[in-house]
Amino acid sequence: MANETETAAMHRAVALAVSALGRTAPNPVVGAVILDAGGNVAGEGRHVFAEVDHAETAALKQAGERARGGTAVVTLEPCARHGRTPSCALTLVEAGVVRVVYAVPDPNPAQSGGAEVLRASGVDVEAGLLHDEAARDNEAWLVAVRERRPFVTWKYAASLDGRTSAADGSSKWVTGPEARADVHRIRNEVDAVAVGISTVLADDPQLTVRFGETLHERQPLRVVVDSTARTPLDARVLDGSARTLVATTGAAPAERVEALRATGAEVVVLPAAGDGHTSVEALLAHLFAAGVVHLLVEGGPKLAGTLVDARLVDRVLGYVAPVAIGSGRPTLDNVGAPTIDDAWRLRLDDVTRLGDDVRMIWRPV
Ligand code: AOF
Ligand code: ZN
Repeated sequence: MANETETAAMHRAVALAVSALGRTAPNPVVGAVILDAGGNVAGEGRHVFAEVDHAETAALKQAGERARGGTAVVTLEPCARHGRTPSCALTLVEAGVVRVVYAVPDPNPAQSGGAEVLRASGVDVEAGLLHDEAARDNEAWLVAVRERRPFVTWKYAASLDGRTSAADGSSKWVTGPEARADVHRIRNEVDAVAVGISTVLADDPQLTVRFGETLHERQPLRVVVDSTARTPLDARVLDGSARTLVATTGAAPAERVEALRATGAEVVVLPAAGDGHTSVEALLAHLFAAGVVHLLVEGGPKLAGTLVDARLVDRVLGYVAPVAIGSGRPTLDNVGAPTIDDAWRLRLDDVTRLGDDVRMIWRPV
């Protein structure tokens, strides 16, 4: 059984993992703490994709000789085989670690089995400490590896009557500054942010991570789902402040595709669904292959509705403002639930007050 020192170390490892959200794709978030033989913290590490080292290796580098006879506390089962980096299981053995405590088993077929490698070398291994916390923070990667598509969060900001704009299309400042800042914090934790072409035409969003006016140094990939390549060349989503992918179909005129490419955007031609729109299944497959683990869908109602209809939404973030509009764009459209028994049921996971607005988090049951 894990002792108090190991439990405290796992809390720290989970915090280290969380601090790297948005910077590990296509890899998981992982945190590690090395305790020396006396139970003192000898090293800490986390994984950031650009820095290559896995969390265990980063922590071992800090610990040096103090790892000998010590314990490694890791949020994910150490990897079994040499991939982009050497096997962490073997690196831990070589460093003289005698005990490994990890939270979540590694479901990645290429890397699972690290616990067996450790045990075969005589290391004492314990699994499951703070499993639920660690799994929740790595939720996007765990779902992406299992489903072989990005984890999808659908976010909307609406009036209390579920409208995202008024009848004339005006939509500025439905929610307040706290809710808007929260959206930027969440964009910072995802790998890509998607909208449909109607949203680009109606709202001209920039889809970047900004703190106040300042553009954050890391930006998620911007994705416009635009089956016929109608994105205006002066749209803010093409402003060059972050990478942009336009997902079209064979129905997009070649000269429009060329014009979009000339702005620096990447344009992909994907299969169309029955209604002529870009297939969301093909879109998710393309993004997964491109290394996107967590996709944030910010509307509009058709794109979100298509994903909901296909049951491809893993989490819903709803920001609701104390304003009643009464007409205008709904949060969802295109969803085929003619009768209440067919409606998509979710469970409420969290309610947070943000200024005068409320943020709710739902997950499918
Ligand atoms: C990470 N960081 O801290 C741990 C990982 O391609 P590679 O060699 O970087 O291996 C990636 C896999 O290694 C990853 O999918 C997961 O299964 C395992 N563990 N990966 O990126 C880490 N511990
Ligand atoms: Zn590893």
